[in-house]
Amino acid sequence: MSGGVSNAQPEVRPLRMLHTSDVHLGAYTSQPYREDPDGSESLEPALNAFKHVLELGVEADVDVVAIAGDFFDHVRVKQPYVEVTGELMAAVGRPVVVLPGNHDPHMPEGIYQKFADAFPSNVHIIASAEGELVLLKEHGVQFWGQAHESYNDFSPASAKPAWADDAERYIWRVAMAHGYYVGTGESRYSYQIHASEIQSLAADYVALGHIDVHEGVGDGTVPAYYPGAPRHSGGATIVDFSADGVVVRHELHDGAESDPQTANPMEAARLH
Ligand SMILES: [Mn+2]
Repeated sequence: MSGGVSNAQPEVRPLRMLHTSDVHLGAYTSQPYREDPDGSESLEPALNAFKHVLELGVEADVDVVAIAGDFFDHVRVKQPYVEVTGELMAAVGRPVVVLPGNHDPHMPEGIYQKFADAFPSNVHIIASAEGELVLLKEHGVQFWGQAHESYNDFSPASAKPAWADDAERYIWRVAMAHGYYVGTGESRYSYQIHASEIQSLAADYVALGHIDVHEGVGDGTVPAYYPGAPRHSGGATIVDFSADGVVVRHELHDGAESDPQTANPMEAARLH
């Protein structure tokens, strides 16, 4: 029917996302490169683990990358290190959404403001503790998250997301939150995320960060996952959104170096 107006329902456009967190760049050294025994230089381990994660995403041909907090380990990471990080992010060639966590809060003395120029234009950094929306029209997805803005305790999934109410343009809703999932119980830990909050986010997927192991949480009605720290889990989480639902898998990189201290992740779940 050339020239006619189609009455067909708009196709539900699938989306593939790479989800990582707790990369803790700068945890071991502030030098982006290390000298190898043969005298050549290579990326230091945390940056190398991050590069491997991005390679997983490129191999899987993801549409977007989500980094759910503690991307950097501390605010003393130096400019050359952040610049190399930015170059890796630019090379991935896809939008990257970053939610600042408790190790890398969005604040004047923090990495994201001090070295704002090091981050390429495909990087979107959520900057408000009240919550902020990132709209990626070209991929039909919207992201929501509350950024850590200080080292103080706060409730990272307590705000009601201001989702764009345009289901044709922004089909998929991804909520991001960096904190500790406590379910319906009580806990002594900071940055608590409650089961009821996961539901209230009204998202298709909740991209969590804060613990080092890959783990799904909640009752399964809303897919909510910790991807696991690259240096500990050796991989990242790939999420497929389609008309059939949301499918989550953990992928390992061939060259993954796992931390021997956490070879058994379930025995070594550590909070950050
Ligand atoms: Mn953390």
